[in-house]
Amino acid sequence: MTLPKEIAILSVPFDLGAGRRGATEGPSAIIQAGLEQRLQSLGMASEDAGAIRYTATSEIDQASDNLKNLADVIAVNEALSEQVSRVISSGKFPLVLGGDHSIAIGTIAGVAQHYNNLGVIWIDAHSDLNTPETTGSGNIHGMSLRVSLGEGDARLTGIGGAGAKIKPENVVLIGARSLDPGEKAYIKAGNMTCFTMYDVDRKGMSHIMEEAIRIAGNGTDGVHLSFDIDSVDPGEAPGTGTPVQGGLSYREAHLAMEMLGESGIVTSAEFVEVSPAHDSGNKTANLAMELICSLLGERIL
Ligand code: 6HN
Ligand code: MN
Ligand code: MN
Ligand code: MN
Repeated sequence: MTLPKEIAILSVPFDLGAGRRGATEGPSAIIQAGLEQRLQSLGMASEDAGAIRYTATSEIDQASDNLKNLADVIAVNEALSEQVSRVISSGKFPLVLGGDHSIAIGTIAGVAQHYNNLGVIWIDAHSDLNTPETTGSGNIHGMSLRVSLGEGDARLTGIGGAGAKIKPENVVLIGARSLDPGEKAYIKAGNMTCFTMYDVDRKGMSHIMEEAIRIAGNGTDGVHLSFDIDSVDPGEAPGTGTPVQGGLSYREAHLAMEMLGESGIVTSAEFVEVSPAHDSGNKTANLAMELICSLLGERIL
């Protein structure tokens, strides 16, 4: 297995893709939890590449009901996609800190420029597979995976270049327990693998991760991890905008990261939806920091 040695941390203090504000403070809370020191003690060099800069629109646009804050979501993701691509060109491992999950659009668009067939492991209470037609909220963080698959509003699917960035057969969802009707229909009809919380309970996280690594790694030339902190049970991760009961335990989340780290298949990662305003102390930001370290090689013994 190979672990990256040089990490570039990209902060995306952005929350206009979500209905509840607060994820803008996620990146700084994760960094302040001691991320860089801990990566250093793992023998890794990390570079804080700073916050993504983009030109915000002057108005918060909650009025266009099925694509809220579209202009800002486009602007931040165009900028992010360029930065992610630049980091990969420089030979470093991109570690993106959100921000709400709409930023996966830009991360994946940037990563996909460097791979012909990108695998994606998407760990989330939700599936983020809505379209403007199926969304109940209009919040774009509920659409980002579907956009990366090339479906939805053309102004979103066109970020970082037109068309699909990933294929459904290379995507594995883990931890799902809150799916909208349109999302269920898409998963049931298609060839995407979805390990719900039922599957995690029934088969155990160890088995699920073996399968996920096999499927996402099968015939792909890179694997992106998109980790939504709301995948973890709200008891362990209260600091997030859309908490859902019945999530991953502390150890299940760590085991997933440890096994992914051991597999050596992950070529980029993002951790999203940490919202310090909803946190109890810094519990959730601290958990995100620890999970990143488990992914990047920290072991109990
Ligand atoms: N996330 N399915 C809901 C929606 O509004 O479309 C929730 C989405 C949550 C998105 O947590 O990244
Ligand atoms: Mn900084
Ligand atoms: Mn999500
Ligand atoms: Mn979620």
